[in-house]
Amino acid sequence: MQTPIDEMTVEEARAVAGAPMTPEQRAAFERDGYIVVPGVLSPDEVERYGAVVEATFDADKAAGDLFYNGGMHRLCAVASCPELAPLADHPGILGLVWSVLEWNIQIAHSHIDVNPRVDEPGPFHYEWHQDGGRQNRELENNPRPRMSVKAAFWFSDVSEPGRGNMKLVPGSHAANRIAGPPSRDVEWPDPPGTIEATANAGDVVLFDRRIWHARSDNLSDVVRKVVFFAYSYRWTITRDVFPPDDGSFTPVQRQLFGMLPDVDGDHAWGHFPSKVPLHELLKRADLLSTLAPPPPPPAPVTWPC
Ligand SMILES: O=C(O)CCC(=O)C(=O)O
Ligand SMILES: [Fe+2]
Repeated sequence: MQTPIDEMTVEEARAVAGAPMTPEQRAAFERDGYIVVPGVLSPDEVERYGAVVEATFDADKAAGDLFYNGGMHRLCAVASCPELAPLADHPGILGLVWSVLEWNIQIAHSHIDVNPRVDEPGPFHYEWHQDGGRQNRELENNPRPRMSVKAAFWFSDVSEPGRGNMKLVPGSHAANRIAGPPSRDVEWPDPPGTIEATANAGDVVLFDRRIWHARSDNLSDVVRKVVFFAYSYRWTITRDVFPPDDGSFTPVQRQLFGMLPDVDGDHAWGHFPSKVPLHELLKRADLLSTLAPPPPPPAPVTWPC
């Protein structure tokens, strides 16, 4: 059980809140639209949460709920597996998230993915996208605002390409558009500048929702295992559903999972910071002063065709 925030020492609060982004991480995140954070999870954590991910896959497999290619894409990670809740406010990633989005945040979307080797790729489907759905049509400006960031917690070794790594184009978060096929079933090459982000088990890939990215088939014998959490502002609506509050969640998890009591629009607006656990945690940790307005948006880019 976590010490109540108002009883924490500064050191305890800092351990829970996580460290702010370093200037180097921030510069890389703003320039490239993503960073790979090594060793966020200890080997014990990789084993513990990895076992939960595997058990979910085994259950879906036994129930005949896998995709045609043997893969699992389970939405709402915490409702599916409450044991994964500690990933959402893991101190190794939380500090990076509040450095970018500040304290009035929630989980916007989450999923658990397990993908064994794909022996026969299905019909071509152009997977490249920015996250945020209608945000990419309904918001003005070039580039459009960031709105959310997403963390991919890796439980399998994707330190080599071809293992179901995330494909992405560094710097493309500054591009509202990339050239693409007339419809998603028309074969089309990856955009110029594509890389496969590599990571070891326990690493996190943190990305700006605007970066152009795509899933890739796992062509290896290493079963791909990854859990995604997207973070957005509490004044937007979440795509996730969450389990009932059974008293087992930390204050910050309860905020992230929409479990705070008496929440109305004003609360979500951020009018009552003292009732928002992450605000109180940062205050207790004496870290509020590290928050700074976001840097100017990147210069818009027209991605080469
Ligand atoms: O599975 C992947 O590699 C990418 C999934 C994705 O597009 C996302 O999580 O936003
Ligand atoms: Fe995505």
